[in-house]
Amino acid sequence: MKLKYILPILVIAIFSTSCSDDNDDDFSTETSEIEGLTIIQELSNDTHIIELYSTSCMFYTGYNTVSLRIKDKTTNAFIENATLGWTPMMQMPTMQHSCPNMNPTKAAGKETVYKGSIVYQMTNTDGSGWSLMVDYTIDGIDYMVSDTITVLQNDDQNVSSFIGSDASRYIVAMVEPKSPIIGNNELVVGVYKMENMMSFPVVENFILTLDPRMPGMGNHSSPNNTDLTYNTADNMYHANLSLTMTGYWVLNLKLMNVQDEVLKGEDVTDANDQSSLYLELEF
Ligand SMILES: [Cu+2]
Repeated sequence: MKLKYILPILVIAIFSTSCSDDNDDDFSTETSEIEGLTIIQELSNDTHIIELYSTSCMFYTGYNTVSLRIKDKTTNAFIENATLGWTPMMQMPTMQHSCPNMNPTKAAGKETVYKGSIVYQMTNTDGSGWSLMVDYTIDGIDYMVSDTITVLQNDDQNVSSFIGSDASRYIVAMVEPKSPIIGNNELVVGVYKMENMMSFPVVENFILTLDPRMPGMGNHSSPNNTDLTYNTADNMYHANLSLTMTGYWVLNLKLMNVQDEVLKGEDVTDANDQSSLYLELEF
């Protein structure tokens, strides 16, 4: 059997076991801390087990909210006073690069759970390529753990990586809505600049024009959409996204810098069905 046939089977085997919501051996207070979350993977070193959680039990391309706990291997207690950083890395044939991310900090109202975000802009078709290094400090002592992780391709394009007309590389990722409804949805999008292979700062005060369309239904649009503007409260771009029916939508975007110059994307017209900068959603 060739490796490319074995790998998908392995991947399926790993996920079919890792998605179980099995907290039987935890105490009830420890379980309530992770209510609604399912484990993605454990990273282990000599002293600790880092438990990685999300609501979907897997990493997908696009914006991921990731929660974690640190378990002391000697006492089996969860650490409540850690300072954390992490570095996602993708190994490609000729180079390696990271991605936009926010270090985990203590989750609101939690004792043992830390929460951050990672925006995977790409993955290999078999989910391979990525590793995650977590460095953390407890009581003044530095620790580190690193392992390969699996990142699956999301069905819809919820992230776009491109070079703008200013020759800079940008990443645009959809954060909300996670569960779209018929009617008005708050659209939340992160915009990041790829300064180099390791640095992806948030881009501030640009604008993304928004034109949602249904390609399967004569490319019709919807009323009451607004353009995405920057919000300093969460460093994200917000807009009203109007979805008049269920189905497949293309969110056509144009990225404009502070001088109102178009860095990427085109208007949708009779002659142009779709912008070269877009996100997809289906519900
Ligand atoms: Cu890559």
